[in-house]
Amino acid sequence: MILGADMDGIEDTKITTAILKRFMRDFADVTELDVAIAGAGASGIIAARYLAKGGAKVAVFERNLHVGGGMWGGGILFPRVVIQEAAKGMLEEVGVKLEPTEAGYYTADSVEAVSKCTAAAIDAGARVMIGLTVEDVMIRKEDRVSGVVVNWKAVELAGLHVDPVGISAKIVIDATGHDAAIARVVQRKVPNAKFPTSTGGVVGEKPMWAEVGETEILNNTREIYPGLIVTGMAANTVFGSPRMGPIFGGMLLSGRRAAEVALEVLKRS
Ligand code: 48F
Repeated sequence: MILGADMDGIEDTKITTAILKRFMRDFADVTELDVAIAGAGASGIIAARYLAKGGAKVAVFERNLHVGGGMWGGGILFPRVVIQEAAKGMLEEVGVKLEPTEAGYYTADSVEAVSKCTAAAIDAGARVMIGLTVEDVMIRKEDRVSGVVVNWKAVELAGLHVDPVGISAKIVIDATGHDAAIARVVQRKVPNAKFPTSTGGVVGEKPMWAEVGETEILNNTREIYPGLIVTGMAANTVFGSPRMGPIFGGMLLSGRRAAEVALEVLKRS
């Protein structure tokens, strides 16, 4: 037997066609969604999983080529994260191995946690689109966020003048982390938009204080403008709560809460 004989018939152009056909079909399939999530960090990925499990058509748009946001790198590039008892079950459910600490927390390998949470979200039916930045939202006459506007991150990096495209969604979740990029777009472009915060706008995150940040994040995970829900660190930035560093229980719980809030809104609409 000649080594490599089973590789006969492989043609470069057929590989090209296969990629083009498959990706164009998959991209076309996410142009009309129940929920569009901006950002595939811990909170966005968890929200996607619970939304898909709840029967929603959901896609996550992540500007990087990798998912995981700040969870991927753990604390100061030591790829291990800490989670507390309340969120333990959410990682165990997807097969992440946890180690208890003397202080009563648990540690997880961040690469394992991100990979398994992402795989579970995809298995539940969520679509994860990478390399796409959410740069704008769509707002229609009823003063409601009704979709996202996306462009390739590569276009942004190259500084090219290329117009983005629109994706319709009944609900948009801002899971962009510290920037709260989507809430800020709404604040900038809709002068009369009033968020349920102390200032009526994005308050801005406070210095690191894990205990308070982790406590306040669930209450901050809300619909702040019709059709726009904030989760994860974006929720704390919007409401002016502290950041919390490499403890991730709050992010996971916030992602699940965002999915619950979104499913409630979908049920009412
Ligand atoms: O930053 P990130 O991990 O947000 P998170 O889910 O978790 C916060 C923690 O990482 C950490 C912490 C833990 O206590 O405080 O900071 O709230 O993930 C946000 C993701 O959104 C992407 C970004 O690349 C990252 O993967 N992202 C940000 N802006 C955009 C975006 C955008 N405009 N469009 C698409 N993706």
